[in-house]
Amino acid sequence: MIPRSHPRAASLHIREKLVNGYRKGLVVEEGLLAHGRGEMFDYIIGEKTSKASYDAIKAAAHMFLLAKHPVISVNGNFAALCPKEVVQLARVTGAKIEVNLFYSSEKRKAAIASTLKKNGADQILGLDKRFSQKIPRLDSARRIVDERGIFIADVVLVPLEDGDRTIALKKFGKRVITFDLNPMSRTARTADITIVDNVTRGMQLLINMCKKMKRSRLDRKFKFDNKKNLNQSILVIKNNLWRMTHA
Ligand code: PTJ
Repeated sequence: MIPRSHPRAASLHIREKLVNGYRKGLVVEEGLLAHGRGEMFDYIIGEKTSKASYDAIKAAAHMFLLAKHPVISVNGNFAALCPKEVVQLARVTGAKIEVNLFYSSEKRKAAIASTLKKNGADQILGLDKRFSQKIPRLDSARRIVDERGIFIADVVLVPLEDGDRTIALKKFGKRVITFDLNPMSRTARTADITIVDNVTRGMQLLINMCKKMKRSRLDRKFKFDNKKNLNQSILVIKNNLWRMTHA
């Protein structure tokens, strides 16, 4: 057990969740490496949600609540880190939950679905081959999507992703929201809205924002400049690096 008073308690708890997810068969080895990259970026963004990320969360809540067929795409890392939050976000926004994996196997899909169900999910898409469809221009297993979910979605949340999938989804006409701690990644730069924050912090903030905005009138003309927002995150990193090296 990591004591709460430990200076790095939060990041060590996140690491523990991911390792548990790996032991339960949700996360692949490559997912542990992807997490390491995320940790590094989290460290230099100061392990907190920036003003730029709050703005992106607000924009994401807008897009979610105005969507006709929103879908939350779940991979191994996301399922290990935020199972409860995935279910809560789906409830608040009416989004569907779909399991979609890079390193796909029936066993992993079942382990992820079981974790989501334990956390209250009713319907989980991406498991039944009778509903499989293919996204064009994508090589990996992630091209297989559910015809009731990502295939017909207008808005898709795809956290912790690689660039190819985001590009393919965009070419397929989807609007993409992502969480990515690296504001320079291809996913971050291709998505319509990139929340540069750890999913473990940002998901709860997104749920709260959706709850709050559901009670008010949504602005259909709401505009968001993702490139400008990403540049603000890059500035946060630059300033933190300067502070760290000049302290
Ligand atoms: O479960 P699977 O089979 O679908 O595989 C999933 C992985 C994560 C292996 C796959 O999507 C992958 O290889 O991802 P990448 O290309 O390494 O991209 C992951 C991105 O997410 C990187 O830019 C990381 O900085 C970022 N990231 C890592 N952890 C977090 C994160 N962003 C937000 N929150 C995190 N906790």
